[in-house]
Amino acid sequence: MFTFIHAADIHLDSPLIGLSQHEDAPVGKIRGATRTALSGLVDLAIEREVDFVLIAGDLYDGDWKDYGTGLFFVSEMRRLEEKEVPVYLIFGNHDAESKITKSLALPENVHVFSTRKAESFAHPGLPVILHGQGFATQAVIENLAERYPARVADHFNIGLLHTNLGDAAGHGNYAPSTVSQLVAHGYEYWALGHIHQRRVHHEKPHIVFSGNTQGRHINEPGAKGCYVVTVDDELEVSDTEFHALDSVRWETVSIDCTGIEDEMDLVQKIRDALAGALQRADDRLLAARVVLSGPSCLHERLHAHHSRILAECVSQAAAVDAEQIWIEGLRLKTRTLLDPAELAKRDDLTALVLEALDSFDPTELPDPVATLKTKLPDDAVHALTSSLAPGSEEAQAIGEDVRAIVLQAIATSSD
Ligand SMILES: [Mn+2]
Repeated sequence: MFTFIHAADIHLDSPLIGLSQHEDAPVGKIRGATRTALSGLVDLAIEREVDFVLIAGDLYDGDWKDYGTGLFFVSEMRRLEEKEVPVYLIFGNHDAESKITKSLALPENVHVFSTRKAESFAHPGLPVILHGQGFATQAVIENLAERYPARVADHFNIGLLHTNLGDAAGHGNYAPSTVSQLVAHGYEYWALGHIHQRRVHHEKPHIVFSGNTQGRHINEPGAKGCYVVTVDDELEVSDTEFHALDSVRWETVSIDCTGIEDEMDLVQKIRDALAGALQRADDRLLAARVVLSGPSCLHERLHAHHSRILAECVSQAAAVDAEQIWIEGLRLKTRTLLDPAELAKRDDLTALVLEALDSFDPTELPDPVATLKTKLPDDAVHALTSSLAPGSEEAQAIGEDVRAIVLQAIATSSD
C-alpha cells in the first residue's frame, strides 16, 4: 500500500480579489493565504508520511514579482526533501515556461517534467511510473495527452496533465482532452490541473481534478485543498480523501427577504446568516458576499440606500466576529411589491414616466466620463467602459437602483 497527495493550481502569491479595499483588512493573512495553503500541503504530506506529492500545474500565478515567491517555494520543498518525499511537478498556463523569467535551483526531491515532450519518471522503491508534460507557452492548444507514453505494465501509471477537460465553459481551452480519451489511455490515475473546482470525473481508472488549494475570489467558494490518494497492494485506488488547505473561505451568504417588513429584522437576519456561514468556514477567515433576494416591501429602500446597507453588513459582520469575517460586497436582488401597472393608472404623466422607466438603460446615458477618458491610460478606459457595458452586472445594478427609487417616489408622492 502507498499514498500520495494530488494538488494543483496553488497560484502561489496570487492576490485575493475583492478584499484589499477594506482599510483594516488583515492584509497579511489575506496576502499570505496561497502560501499558507502550500505550507499546509507540506505539513499534511509530512504528517501522513505520503510517498510522494503531485502538483498538476499553475504552481505560480504568473511571473514572480520578486524572488520571494521562489524562495518560499524552495524552502517548503526543502522541508519535504528532509523527509525524503519526492515532488512531481508540471507547469500550466499560468506558469508556462515562457512566462516565468526568474528561477532558482530547486532541491533534488523536486522533479519538473519537460515542456518540450511528454516524459516518464519511475518513482524509486515502488511500482509507480509518472508521465507528464508541462506548458512551454501559455496557450497550448494541442491535445497533449495524445502524445503521452503508453501505459507501463505491472505499474501504477500516473498521468500529470494541465488540461481543459471536456471543453469546460469559462476556462481557457488549453491542452484540451476528454474523459473517454483519458480512460482509453490506460493509466490508473490522471492527476489533472486547470479547473479550480475539484471533481472526480471517473473511477478506475481515476480521472481527478483536485481544484485549487485556496479560493481567490467569490466565484471560487467553499473548501479548497488537495486529495490524499491511497493505492492498495493490487495497485488499485482504494481511497481519495479530500483535505481542505484554505485559510480564507469564500461564501455567498443569501438572505430571502420575502415577508421581512422591518429593516431591523433584516439586519438581524444578516447577522444570523453571517454567523452560520462563519461556523461552516471552520475557524477560517470568511470572505462573504451578502445577497438579498425575494419580493420585499423594503426593495425600494434597500436600493436607495445601498451604501448604508453595505455598511450595516460590515457592522453586523464585526458584531459576529470582527477578526474572522470580511464582507466582499453586497448584491441587491430583491423585487418590488409595487405594481407599476396600477401606479400608471393614476394620471398620464405618471404613465409616461413609468413607460420611460421601463426602457431605461443606464448605458445610454450621456457619458459622464468622456473628458476623463481622453486623459486616462488605455487600460483604465477599458476598465471604465467594460464595467458599464450593456448587460454588465454594474449596468444592471444601476438600472435596478434607478427603477426602485423612481417607483418609490411615485408610490409615495400621492400618499
Ligand atoms: Mn489555474
